[in-house]
Amino acid sequence: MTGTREGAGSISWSRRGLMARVLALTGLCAGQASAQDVPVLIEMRKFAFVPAEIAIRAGATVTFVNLDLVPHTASATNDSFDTGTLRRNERKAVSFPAPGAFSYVCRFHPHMTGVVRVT
Ligand SMILES: [Cu+2]
Repeated sequence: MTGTREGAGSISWSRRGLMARVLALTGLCAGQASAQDVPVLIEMRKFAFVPAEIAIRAGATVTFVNLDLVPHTASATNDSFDTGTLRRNERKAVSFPAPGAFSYVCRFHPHMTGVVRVT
């Protein structure tokens, strides 16, 4: 009988431990979400987007900066965003309020492609 009670007690404690871990994970996720508020940078460099693929949280902002001598754009293939023409050292911030996968290209150099994955 005593052994049964100890067993029940141990299940209860492990459940509490699980809840504590769930709460800790929730807190961790919230911390990551606020870290995403820091603008993410995508460089246009040597006729490529660097990094070409990124994953961010909904509501985060991505800043495109052109480090090449020639103009570039970052233009969504679904027309959801477009930086317009960026000349050397110009930058443009784009916010992504909704989840989805947003593919984009440079209008001047269609081989320049990238994707922003928003969760
Ligand atoms: Cu370009």
